[in-house]
Amino acid sequence: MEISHIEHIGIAVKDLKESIKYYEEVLGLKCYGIEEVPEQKVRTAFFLVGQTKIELLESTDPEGPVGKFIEKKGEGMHHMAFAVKNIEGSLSEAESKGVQLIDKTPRKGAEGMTIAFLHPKSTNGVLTEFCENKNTN
Ligand code: CMX
Repeated sequence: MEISHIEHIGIAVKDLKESIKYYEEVLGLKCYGIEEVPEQKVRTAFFLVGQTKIELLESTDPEGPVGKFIEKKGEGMHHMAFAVKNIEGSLSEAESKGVQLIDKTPRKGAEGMTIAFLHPKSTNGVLTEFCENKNTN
């Protein structure tokens, strides 16, 4: 597979508005977009650091993935997303090398990206996402 960079780091937060304050007022970053992703049961806020984004994730449903994560572990780093060139091929390759896939087929994520997750049990405890921007390929 071909990974070009870390596309984003996802951080689970309890309160998007409050957390944005830290990133803007302390770190001096600018929130450039807020987006709800109903399929993932989250509201997201994005910041750009170089070519890598920070994605803050606030749950919109306690039964969603981020709601369950916060209930169990509290706020913190939720996932790491790699930008890949061929998401379908990258998933097949990972699976053929014994990685457990959460998504066998890619789906739509925030910012119009095509995304798929690998299970943290197969990736040293870090929930891992592959992202492909099919709009610019
Ligand atoms: N990072 C690391 N480990 C995690 C995790 C995370 N984000 N979320 C859950 N786990 C661990 C749990 O702690 C648990 O470990 P133990 O068995 O040692 O206790 C194990 O994974 C299974 O957890 P679970 O609670 O039984 O399973 P869940 O129903 O919570 O599902 C997961 C976990 C990762 C499969 C699910 O959250 C998922 O499908 N995630 C992908 C989608 C997603 O996270 N969407 C939100 C972001 C969307 C976006 O970026 O736009």
